[in-house]
Amino acid sequence: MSKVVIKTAEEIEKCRASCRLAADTLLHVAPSVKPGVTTLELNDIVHGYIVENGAYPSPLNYRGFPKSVCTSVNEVVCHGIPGERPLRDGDIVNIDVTVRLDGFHGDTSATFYVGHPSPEARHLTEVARECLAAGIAAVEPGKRLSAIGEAVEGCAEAAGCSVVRDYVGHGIGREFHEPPQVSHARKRGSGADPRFQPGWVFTIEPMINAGVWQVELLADGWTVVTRDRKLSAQFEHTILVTRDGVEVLTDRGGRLLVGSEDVGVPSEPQLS
Ligand code: EYF
Ligand code: CO
Repeated sequence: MSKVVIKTAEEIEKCRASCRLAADTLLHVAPSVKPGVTTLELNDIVHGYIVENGAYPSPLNYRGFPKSVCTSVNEVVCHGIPGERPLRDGDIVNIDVTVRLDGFHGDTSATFYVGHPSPEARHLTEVARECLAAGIAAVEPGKRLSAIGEAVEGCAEAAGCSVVRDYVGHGIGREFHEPPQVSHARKRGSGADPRFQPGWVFTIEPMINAGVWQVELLADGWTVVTRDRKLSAQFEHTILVTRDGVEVLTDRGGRLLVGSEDVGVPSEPQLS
């Protein structure tokens, strides 16, 4: 694993600002997540808000990605391309926002309920939310990076779900993707397992599947789906390792989460 960038105090301030904007962008698009809206319309809302705030949507043209945000519906694990398909009552959709502000990237995502999803879809989504919380809780300076995968996979397994292994969290800052690679699954085999250090900034973004952990890449070259076409859900935060713990840079202060007005989420109050 190549060297992890330790951010300076000035760089951390810039990470805070880009992460704040990424979180605000999710809050801004949340009320529009309803049956009938297309993911292309959500893309345009996200794009407009980011640009109005003096930033650039990091995914746009990144390695050739064609849109400004990833929208991953139901069995889509990640990197779903916004398009003309309207969201339907009962869907779940992950909206993954990354912005570049003043030269620094901030990355966050949440899975939204569209109308009234099935109990299975809600269970998976709440497990994914808990898996992210477990991963964040596992981070403290001096502990090893593999603690995240231990915690996340333990949480998913206890709930009868599986963890995607092929896509990982990542360091972030001046680059969208920097070292380290952050596995959300248990460490299998040998390889570097560095200790967390104050000044590391990275994402934790577990993709949790209702069925098997294996995934497939669709012919468009971007869209990743579950091999068994069962549901997948994901939440993501960008975090900073501090001297005594972590700071969740994309924290929403307890706001947001679901796209419909009448689905309550115990852990985070509804958007007012
Ligand atoms: C098969 C890319 C996509 N990578 C990461 C590049 O928000 C993100 N992670 O949390 C994220 C978003 C995008 C992204 C959009 C495009 N890419 C590289 C390699 C394969 C791939 O899809
Ligand atoms: Co992301």
